Amino acid sequence: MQSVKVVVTGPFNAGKTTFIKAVSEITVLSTERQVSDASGEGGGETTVAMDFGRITISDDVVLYLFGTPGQERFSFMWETLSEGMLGFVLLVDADDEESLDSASNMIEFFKGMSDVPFVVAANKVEADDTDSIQRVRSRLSLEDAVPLLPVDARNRDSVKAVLLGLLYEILESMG
Ligand SMILES: Nc1nc2c(ncn2[C@@H]2O[C@H](COP(=O)(O)OP(=O)(O)O)[C@@H](O)[C@H]2O)c(=O)[nH]1
Ligand SMILES: [Mg+2]
Repeated sequence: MQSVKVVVTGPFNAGKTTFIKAVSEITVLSTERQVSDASGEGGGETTVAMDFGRITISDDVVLYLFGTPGQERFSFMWETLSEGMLGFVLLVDADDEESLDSASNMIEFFKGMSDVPFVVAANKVEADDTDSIQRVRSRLSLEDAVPLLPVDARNRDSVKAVLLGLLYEILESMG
C-alpha cells in the first residue's frame, strides 16, 4: 500500500475545504474559525490550521489530503504541512483577481519548500470557458508543462479528476 501525501493549497475562499470534503471518504477533520470583519475579509468561516481527508485510488494507492490555510499570516502552517508531500494542488478562484495575485506567491512558496510536481485547479469557472482558463495560465505565468485543470470543487468526480492528474504527474516524475 502506497500512501501519498498531497497538499491542497490556494488563497482564502478558493474552495479548498469544499474540494477536500467533496472527495474524502472519511469525515473531513477541519479547523474552521470565524473570521472577524476586522480582518477585512468580510467574515465567515475560514480554515486557520488545516483540513484533513483521505481518498483510496486503488488497492495500492491512498491519497492523504492536507488542506492549508489560505492566509499568508498562517504561512508557518504551510511549511509544516508541506513536509513530506509528494505533490500539491494549487486551487484558485478563477474569477477573483485577488485570489490570482496571492496564488502566484503561494506557488513560489510551495515550489520553494519542495521540488515536487503540482497542478493548478481553476475553480468557479465553466469547464469549457477556455478564455478564462487561459487567462489564469498567463496571470500565474505557468509553464506549459504545468497542468491547469478546470474544477468544480463541489463535485466529487471533478475533484477526483484533478487528483488523478496530480498522481499521474507524481508517477511520471518518479520514472
Ligand atoms: N460556485 C461555486 N462555489 C464554490 C465552489 N467551491 C467552493 N465554493 C464556495 O466558495 C466559498 C469558499 O469555499 P471554501 O471551501 O470554504 O474555501 P477555502 O477558504 O479555500 O477553504 C464557499 O462559500 C463555497 O460554498 C465551486 O466549485 N463553485
Ligand atoms: Mg477552508
